[in-house]
Amino acid sequence: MKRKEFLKSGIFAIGGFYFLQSNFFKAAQPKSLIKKEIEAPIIIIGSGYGGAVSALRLCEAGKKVIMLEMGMNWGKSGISYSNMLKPDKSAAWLKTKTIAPFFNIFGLKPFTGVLDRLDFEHINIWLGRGVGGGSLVNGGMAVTPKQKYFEEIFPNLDAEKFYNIYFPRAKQELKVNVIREDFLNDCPYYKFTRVGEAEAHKAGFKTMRVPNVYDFTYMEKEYKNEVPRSAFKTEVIYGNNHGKNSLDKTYLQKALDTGNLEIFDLHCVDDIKMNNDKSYTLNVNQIDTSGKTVAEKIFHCKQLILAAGTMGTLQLLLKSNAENNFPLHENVGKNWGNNGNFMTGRNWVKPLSGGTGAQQSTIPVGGVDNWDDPKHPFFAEIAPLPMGMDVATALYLQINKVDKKGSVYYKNGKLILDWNESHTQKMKENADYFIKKMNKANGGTRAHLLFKNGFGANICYHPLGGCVLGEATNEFGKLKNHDHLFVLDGSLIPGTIGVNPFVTIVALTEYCIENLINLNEFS
Ligand code: FAE
Repeated sequence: MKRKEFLKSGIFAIGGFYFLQSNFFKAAQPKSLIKKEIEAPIIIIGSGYGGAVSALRLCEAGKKVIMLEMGMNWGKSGISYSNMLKPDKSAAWLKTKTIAPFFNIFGLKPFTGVLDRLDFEHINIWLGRGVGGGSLVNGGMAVTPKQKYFEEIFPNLDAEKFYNIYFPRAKQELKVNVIREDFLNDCPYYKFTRVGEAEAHKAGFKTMRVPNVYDFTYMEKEYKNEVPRSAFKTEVIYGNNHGKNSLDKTYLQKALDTGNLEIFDLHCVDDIKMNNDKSYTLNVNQIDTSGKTVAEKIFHCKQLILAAGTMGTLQLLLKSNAENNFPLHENVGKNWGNNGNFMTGRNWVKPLSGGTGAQQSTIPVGGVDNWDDPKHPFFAEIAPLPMGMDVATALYLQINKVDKKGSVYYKNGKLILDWNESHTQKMKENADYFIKKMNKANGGTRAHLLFKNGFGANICYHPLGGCVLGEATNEFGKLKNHDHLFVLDGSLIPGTIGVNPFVTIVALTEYCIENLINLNEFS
């Protein structure tokens, strides 16, 4: 290209990607307002499950992809994750205090940590921030939903195909594995699981072994002190330094290995505009680790994938609609749910025989399966409470059906959730039934030391819905009223899936992106 042509179009290539630098605009602006303009064919917002799967499959198909992630690239940064007993830089997203579900007694210097919490009137929602999204902070529980429930939630999908192709593909790529029973039975760090299961059986409940993406071969080595400890060193919600196969080690690494993916970390998308030619313009703030904006950038793309997680995707769509007249279908924001998340627990659990264990693995491997009970259907994760001492307390994250869905909208510059105690009433009845039955059979009290009234109705790890597949989008995730915008993340699931959701998010994205590529949507 001749220099004259170059200046006219402002386009030049770096590392195979096309960037558009608006030099004329730059010359006319004072320095503080200079905005760098960047052109990319395909942009993915968010590097969690939906974003990582989309990136891999597009890159394998030979497409160049730019991924924008507001959190840090921890692998590249060289900074270690902190553990639950010694929270440090990774513990919270720009907060002055820790934001764990309990015992927030630690002060912090604001830093772009991996765990964030969004506080609404009746519900607090925890999220992962960083290259890898929720996979960096979650407990790694990799559960395939019951086929019958999947068919009920997604009546228009071919369930046979999902259970024969997309779920197995998801589990293989995520490196899902199961703990060895002998190890579980001998390991002191799993006393909380053994006690939890024995008590559940005594109370007449069924239990199930829960698969995980934490590498159990690594865990057995860490138990023998052959490798650095992570699950046995209270690492999980502030990140795992070892052992866990988070997305940066699986899907994202494979996508980067193709040479077709470029990830911009610490790049927060503020809003989106649709141009006359139906392409998109994104206003993006590049921030430093204190959260300060260090550069304002404008990205242009023909095709856009929104994978910012349920709350991030809804924030971007609804804000852009309110502020930029961004076209939205009426179903955006509808059919939202907390996946029936209801935290509860019991105090005075076996206080005379060592309780639930002074030292606990952070990786859950057991659950109570009461799903087939028509009156009180629920699944309850037997959750660890790794406090470094025995607190004789059992913690459970119940997953219930969501019989009353909520909705999300944008008003006065912020996201509002139509969600209150009426939405969790049935979940509370299930929790009450479960705890009473457990205490009657085993002793113990409702966990007043952890929650007001013993119930954590406001704790949500699994926000789902708002851009439901086939309602706000077409059958493969293309947003209605748009030609080149695709939503591929937890917001596709209508508020409930009956188990921990990331295996389903991965399977759904595998299905959607395969079909979108076959339909030449990214040509
Ligand atoms: P997600 O993984 O949240 O990724 C979205 C990404 O987009 C994040 O990295 C954001 O930082 C980024 N982003 C958002 N807004 C912007 C923006 N404006 N600009 C740039 N980037 C942006 O989305 N699920 C399980 O199945 N098993 C578990 O054991 C489990 N445990 C959990 C424990 C905790 C503490 C938490 C918080 C969640 C847990 N989950 C678990 C839920 C699971 O992590 C979650 O459903 C998925 O991560 C959601 O995947 P998405 O792709 O929707």
